[in-house]
This record gives sequence, structure tokens and C-alpha cells, in this order.
Amino acid sequence: MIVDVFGAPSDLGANIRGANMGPAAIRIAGLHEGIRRLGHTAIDHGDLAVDAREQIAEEQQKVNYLPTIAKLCSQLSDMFYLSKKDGNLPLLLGGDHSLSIGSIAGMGRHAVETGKSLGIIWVDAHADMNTPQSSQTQNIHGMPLAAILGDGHPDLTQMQRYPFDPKNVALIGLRDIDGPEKDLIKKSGIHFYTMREVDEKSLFAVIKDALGKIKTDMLHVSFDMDAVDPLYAPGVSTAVTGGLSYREAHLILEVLADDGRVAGADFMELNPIMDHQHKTARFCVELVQSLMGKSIV
Ligand SMILES: [Mn+2]
Repeated sequence: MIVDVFGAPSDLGANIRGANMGPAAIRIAGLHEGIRRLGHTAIDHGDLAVDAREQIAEEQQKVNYLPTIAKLCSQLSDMFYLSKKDGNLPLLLGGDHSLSIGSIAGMGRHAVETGKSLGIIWVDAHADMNTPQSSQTQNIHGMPLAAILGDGHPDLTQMQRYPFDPKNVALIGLRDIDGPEKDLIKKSGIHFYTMREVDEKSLFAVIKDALGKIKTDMLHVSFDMDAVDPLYAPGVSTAVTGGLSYREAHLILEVLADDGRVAGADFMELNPIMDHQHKTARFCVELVQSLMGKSIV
């Protein structure tokens, strides 16, 4: 398998800074060796060119950097689309989670052109289902899943060519949801699994349930590092206690690898400023390896 690696060094979707350094930290933690050790080929396409926040602050602060985020997402959409056209596995290194609007738009474009169906497994402590109407902060990294499903800033929703069926979308790891967002999730028709479900039924039961319900040809996995408990992944912008354990995080990706339908992936929100001695970046590389077929024996 050929893995196309794309770095998106932007934290413009968040108000806490630092996720823009995520791609570098993941590479330094040994991403490429990790992929190659599994027998795959890693081709690094480098980082998107992202303006410094200070360069664009004055004109774009008021609109939460929407024009720049939309431009980056549209570039990522092209990159993911072309990677799929080559028959490869595109892998996005974040960067804040707003950038998944772009990677998934590219996956959707590929799905439309090839007539294949596409589902999403979104692993996250948060729902990322806010809309410009519901959001208290207006941070765009709180809105990507809603935008992907068609509700959000037109600059972000218009690039989605694939009409996602909410029944083909699963959110796993939830434990921190804004008040108005609760209603949006319930009304959306997506499958969602909170940490309570993970505790009650086991992570294995939860991911198997989601994969049983989502019967699409392809899956895109969007993994927010904050889904993992801060004990194992302290290097994120918005840490929430009570998350996935070390093994639960691996297991979800191991089961996805066995499933065989994963066609694209994002690993998002790694914030090296918050990290302890590179721990979260190294864990991120381990998780990428699990998704790419690394097994214990
Ligand atoms: Mn997220």
C-alpha cells in the first residue's frame, strides 16, 4: 500500500494555539519509519503553506479565519482526491480538526466519481457538530462534522460534493458536548457512542456496532487525539478526562484495519505545546500503525 502523507500546520480553527506544530511532531516521532516497518510505502507531500496568524489577524480575526480555513480545506480536498485517483491511502496530519472538512471533501469527490458509497468514523471527545448559529465560541474546529453533513458556513459546505447519509456516520468517544449541540446530535440521525456506552458495552462492542450499521463501500477515519484520555494523550488543545484508554484507542483502529474498508484517514489536534516529552506524538504514530495493520502477533 502507498500512503500519501499530507501535513496541514494550521491551528486557525481553534482559539488555543499550537496544533499547527502537530505535523512536524508526528514526523519527528517516526511516522515514516513506522509506516515502512509495516511493509507500506510512505510518500510525504510536505505541508500546506499556511500564513502565520499574525499576518492575517486583523482582517480575519472577526470571521474566525474562515477565508484561510476554507482555502486550506479546498487544497486538501484536491490532494485527497488525487491520492484516491492514484489508488493510494491519503493520510492527513493536523492541525486542528476544521481541516477534515477538506480531506473528507476530497474523499467525497472520489466517491461521487467512482460511484462508491462513503461512511465516516469520527473519533472525538467532542461532537464537532456546532453550526454558526449554535456555537458559543465560533471556533471552526467545533463545526467540521456539521459542515461535512451540510450545515455550516457556505464556504465550507459548498465544497462537499458527496451527499452523506447521516446513517453512515458514527461518532465515538463523546464526553464533552455543548448544550445546543446535544439537540443537533440527536436530530442529525448519525450514530453516536458516548464514553458511557464504551464503559457499559465495551469499546469492541461499540465499534462493531458502528461498522455493522455502516454498510458503505469505503470508510474515512477522522481521529481527534483528544478522544484519548489525557493520561496517554496530554498533547491536545482541549483535553477532557475520562477518555479512551491506551488499549481502547488501539483497539478501535485495529478493528478498523481488519474491516478492510478504510480508504482515508486524519489524525488531528495534536498540540506539541501541551505535550509531555513528545508522548502524544509518539502515541499518534503507534495509532497510525494500528490503523495500517500492525498487530500484536
Ligand atoms: Mn474534533
